[in-house]
Amino acid sequence: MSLQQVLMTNGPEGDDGDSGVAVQTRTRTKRPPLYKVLLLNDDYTPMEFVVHILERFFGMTHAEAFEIMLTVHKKGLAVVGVFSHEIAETKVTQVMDFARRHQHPLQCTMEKE
Ligand code: TYC
Repeated sequence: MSLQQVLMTNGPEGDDGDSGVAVQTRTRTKRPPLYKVLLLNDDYTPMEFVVHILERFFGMTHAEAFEIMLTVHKKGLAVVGVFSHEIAETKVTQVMDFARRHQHPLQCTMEKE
């Protein structure tokens, strides 16, 4: 069969259906889930210790830390930050370890936003 005959029977792409043109398919990218880090109130942890934790591990100023500490004290809990799963887990561990080392019952948890 001549080239002319192939083009006439199968079209210019030949018989394999491949036009040679790359086709872009849309890839759905999902943003990773975020996690709230919560500080819980208790009757024993000193206020200044909580303020120190918020400054040390959450980068708050003294005034910000004092305000959030008071919110926890009055309302029972507050969100102290929102992070990726890994960072939230690290913050919770840092707070829990620091509180335990100082023998305070302070509780810190995380939950999916
Ligand atoms: N309620 C504590 C007190 O009166 C203070 C406190 C605030 C404790 C925030 C925990 O997450 C907390 N000493």
